Amino acid sequence: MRLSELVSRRKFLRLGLGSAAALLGGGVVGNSLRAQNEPGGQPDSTLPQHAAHHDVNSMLVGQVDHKRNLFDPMQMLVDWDYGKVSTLPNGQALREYNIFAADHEIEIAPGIFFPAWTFNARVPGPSLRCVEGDRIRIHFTNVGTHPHTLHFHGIHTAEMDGVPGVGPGEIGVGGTFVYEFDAEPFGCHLYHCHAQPLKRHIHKGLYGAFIIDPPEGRPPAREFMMMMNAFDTNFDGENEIYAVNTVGHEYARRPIPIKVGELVRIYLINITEFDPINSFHLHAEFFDYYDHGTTLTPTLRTVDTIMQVQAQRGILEFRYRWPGQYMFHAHVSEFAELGWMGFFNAVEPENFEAALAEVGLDAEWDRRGTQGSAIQVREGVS
Ligand SMILES: [Cu+2]
Repeated sequence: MRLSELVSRRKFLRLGLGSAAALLGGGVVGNSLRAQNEPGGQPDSTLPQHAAHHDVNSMLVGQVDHKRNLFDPMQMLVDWDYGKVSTLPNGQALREYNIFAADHEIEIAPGIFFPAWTFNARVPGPSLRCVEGDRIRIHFTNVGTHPHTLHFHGIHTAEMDGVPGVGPGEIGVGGTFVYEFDAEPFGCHLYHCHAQPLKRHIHKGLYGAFIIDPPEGRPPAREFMMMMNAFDTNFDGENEIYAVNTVGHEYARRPIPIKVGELVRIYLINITEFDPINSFHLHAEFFDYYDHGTTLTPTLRTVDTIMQVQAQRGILEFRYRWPGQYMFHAHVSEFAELGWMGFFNAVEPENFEAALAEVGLDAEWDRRGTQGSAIQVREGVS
């Protein structure tokens, strides 16, 4: 059993909690991880060698092996996890998710590797998405090498808060727990491990997006999840690589396709450890901002830069007027140079298919980006 197989949600469902623990006990997961980490993995040759003209600095040379990583930041923008949806006797929608914690080495810039702790073998973990008022049930299994928890930013009982010493507290190696609560309030939220020492468990990669749609939905838009994160590769308490969705400068190597004139909505979350403030600056346009995403009208209008402390988040909305390549980045120059910089590639609709192909994307990526609302996802569809 390789970790890549464990990652498959269906496979994980079949495994069940007990056998996942058995895998751990037998050392199978550890062995498969070592196999994954052996040299010789080839870069994904299906991805075009794009955007070499954005020769901003040396980190743009080469590319990351996304297959070996078991995730692709370009897909992470749009791969919402709606859970397994069913209906409770009281008529409430129930969404069940499976999350496991596992150690997994990841490539965070071409040739730079980081011994991450992950949820579902990816950093960030799955982007959980639901509708306000849904019942959320998360089957959590720890197949890692340290105790972990799931702490959600939301409204729930103390027992479900995922902090040490309260309720189940830290979930030990091989342990399981079911977190369950109602999804509220609607907004752009997150979850992360809250085991101690907290800054270690966060900077190792144990976090993910938690998006709750308002019951009435939001206007149609192209939606992206962006989590600002960073990595301390030499464990000196400072970050060496900064990014959105983990891989430094990935969106500079592969500019994100959007259409001229369409509404773009970004669920932006800052989880960066060690640095007190991160920021997002958009070039050549201005955006409206919804702090925490908990309102349907903007809390800030017509700005081009927003700053967030750790765990702060919000929703950005904007449209580009003209075709072209538009930069976005942290307006902390050091962060931008160390990986936190990308481009949108705004094109006329007739050129969109070509823009997708240029960075290895397809119509399915387009569909997931424009029809992401959890309201649309019904039982059997997810
Ligand atoms: Cu942890």
